[in-house]
Amino acid sequence: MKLILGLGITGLSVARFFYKNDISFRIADSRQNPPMLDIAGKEGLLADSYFGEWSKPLLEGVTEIIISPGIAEAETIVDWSRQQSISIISDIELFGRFSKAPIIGITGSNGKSTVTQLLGEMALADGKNTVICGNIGNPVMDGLIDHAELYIVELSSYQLDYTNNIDLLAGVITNISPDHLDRYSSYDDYISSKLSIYNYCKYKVVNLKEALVSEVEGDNFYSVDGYDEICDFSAKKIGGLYEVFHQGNSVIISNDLMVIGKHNIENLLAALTLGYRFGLSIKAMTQAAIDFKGLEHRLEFVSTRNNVDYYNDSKSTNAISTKTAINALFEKYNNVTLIAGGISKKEDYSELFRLINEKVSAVVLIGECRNDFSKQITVPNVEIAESMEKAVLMATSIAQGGAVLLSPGCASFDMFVDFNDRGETFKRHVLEGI
Ligand code: UMA
Ligand code: ADP
Repeated sequence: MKLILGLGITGLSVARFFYKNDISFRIADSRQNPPMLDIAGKEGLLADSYFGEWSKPLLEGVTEIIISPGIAEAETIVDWSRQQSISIISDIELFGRFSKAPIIGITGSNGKSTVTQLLGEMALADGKNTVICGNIGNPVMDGLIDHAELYIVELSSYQLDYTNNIDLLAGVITNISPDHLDRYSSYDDYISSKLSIYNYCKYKVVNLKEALVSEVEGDNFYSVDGYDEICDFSAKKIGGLYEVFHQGNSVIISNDLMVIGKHNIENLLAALTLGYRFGLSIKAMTQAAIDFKGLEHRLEFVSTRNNVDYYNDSKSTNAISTKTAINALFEKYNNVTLIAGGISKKEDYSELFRLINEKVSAVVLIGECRNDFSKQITVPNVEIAESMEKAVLMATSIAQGGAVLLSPGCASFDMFVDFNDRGETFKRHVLEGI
């Protein structure tokens, strides 16, 4: 008997797979009303199910547990299962057992979804029957299809933690910076979790500019500004633009792209290197890169209003991604008004504050951390807003040309359902004001 722990989208996808394949299973969730309860009920998946506080009898007759990534190792059910030597796996490991096509894995602290989507679009442009899945929001077990030629899977550290085995054709760590430190006992543990992806890769793709992976014996390399000789793909800043090279030959220039910022060049190099390793054509990949609009809520251009450009970077939930957004916009504008704040993460924001104090013209703070952040930001114009609507109004009245950037650097749950809701709310207020 398999036990599915967690009835979110992961648990639902695993239950559907077991049901379809006549594998007996039980579902349990520590909430009385988990998010997918109604759908699972309608699909007849709840014959053996339990909702509410974990209890030991749940483990009776269980030979293997498929755990949702949001359930932490510290949960009692995990501890009881370990004591009884019941194997615990992720949906990712289960997926690996049944996949018949090569799998490319993408992890990292920032840029995972962007690289996953971009590489997916490259593979589709090259005519490959491609499935884009994983942490990006499409559970892998729902992604399993006949005739797939390539799976491109975004992997979170939570998913990697419960993965003991999977064969990846190639994998990459886009970068590593502190994140999710409420779940790990130390930053080193988080780093180890990310590094574990390479245990499963036939070809390890390495970003040579990420110091934390420099010890890894990689197979294929990329970097922005440096190490060109050993890189399959590299980029150089020439006269304000980035030029991308494949083994010395120029393949694309940044002003051909719709996405902006050095980080997006790094994301492009990651996607090109992975795609090349799989055998995608450079022509198809570069065309897909030119056509790539970027993902919603990631430094997404919203609109221009009274000579001010508005950007939605709601997906920025940590300090480094807000730093990245500010730096990217300063490649294009002299004047940036920032809207930031929310639930701050257990990380050091001092470098972000230093960058804000040095470069940003004005800041509007929202959310739980607003007063705390305001004590550390010394730009002349710091405002506090109680809602997104007020934040947009204030930013609009302050901004004189340049850009208004929503890049919170924080989690959203104090004011919004999630980062999508936060970004949609921002865009609605920007567009309503036009
Ligand atoms: N649950 C318990 N007890 C707990 C914790 C959770 O029973 O102690 C239950 C919840 O009640 C809920 C279920 O587990 O019913 C939810 O499981 P989940 O939180 O793992 O969420 P899923 O809906 O299965 O979504 C997960 C990922 N969520 C997390 O990692 C928190 C989704 O990533 C992912 O898209 C999806 O699987 C498909 O692979 C989200 C995410 O925020 C977007 N990821 C983090 C990130 O990107 O930073 C890692
Ligand atoms: P992830 O899936 O790892 O969270 P996303 O592609 O969704 O990554 O982007 C999340 C945030 O990080 C956004 O604010 C985005 O602008 C920023 N970002 C994207 N790529 C990078 C990168 N390579 N380095 C730093 N920040 C990045």
